[in-house]
Amino acid sequence: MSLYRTEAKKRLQRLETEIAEPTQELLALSVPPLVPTDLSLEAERFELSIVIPTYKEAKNLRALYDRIFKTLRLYDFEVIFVDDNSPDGTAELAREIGEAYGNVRVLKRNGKSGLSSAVLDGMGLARSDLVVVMDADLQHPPEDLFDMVEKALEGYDIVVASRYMPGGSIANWSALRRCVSRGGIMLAHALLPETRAVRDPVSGFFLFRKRAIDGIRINASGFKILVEILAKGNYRSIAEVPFRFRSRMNGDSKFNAKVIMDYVIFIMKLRLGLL
Ligand SMILES: Nc1nc2c(ncn2[C@@H]2O[C@H](COP(=O)(O)OP(=O)(O)O)[C@@H](O)[C@H]2O)c(=O)[nH]1
Ligand SMILES: [Mg+2]
Repeated sequence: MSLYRTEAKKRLQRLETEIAEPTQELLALSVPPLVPTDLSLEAERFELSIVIPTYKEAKNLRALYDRIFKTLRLYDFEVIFVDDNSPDGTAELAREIGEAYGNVRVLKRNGKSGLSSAVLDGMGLARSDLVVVMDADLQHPPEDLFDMVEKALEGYDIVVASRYMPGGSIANWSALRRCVSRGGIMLAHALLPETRAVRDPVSGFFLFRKRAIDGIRINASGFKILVEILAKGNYRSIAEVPFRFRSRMNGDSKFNAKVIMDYVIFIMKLRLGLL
């Protein structure tokens, strides 16, 4: 790992120098060097698999992939979109992006079967030992993936992007929504001691090593996959990195009163060992 990191850093430095002082050869290139030409669809393994559930995210998808690609251009990564037959053509657009880049797979499910089961299906397809889960709506800034991957390469089993630590924040949430979020975390901390290791156990933006979930059953009808991994997983170390939760630019959020009730029931069931 450390050898790989040293090599990756060297590559980054080289790339930055080349961008800062373009050589004649680089200037003569007609194709921008950021488009990968050697990504093999047949590759058996990637260094990182990014699982992204989508429902009606067509307006966000191109910017999302571009920003992920720019951030992780030094890594061999794959993106797995799990779409629930969005009426706005999200899955079709994801396939188009896949054809252009070669490291994207799309699982299109028949109906809207829910966020957790979408994430679980995506995790099942992941070909890397390191798996990231993130949203498609750009509320999880793709640029933060760099720090998360760096932490994982230091050896952490789970890396949580946290809104509730110095450097983290939430844009444009009402006081009520903030209270609900804080209350949800307090409930998890109170009833599930394993979640106390992180300040934001309900974050939807996290990375884990597959071995952390070996032998545990994550519920497809569950609510917050990270909470379940923290409560039941086999991990040795956790890191948190700060992130600034952005406001949604396009599309709708799934947040409503039922979501709050479902969350409370979920935490209770986990506590009682019913999940
Ligand atoms: N496949 C799938 N994705 C979903 C579903 N509901 C939400 N998503 C996606 O899950 C992510 C988070 O959803 P969002 O509504 O933004 O949640 P919020 O940020 O907590 O309000 C986004 O990428 C959505 O497109 C669903 O039923 N199925
Ligand atoms: Mg969102």
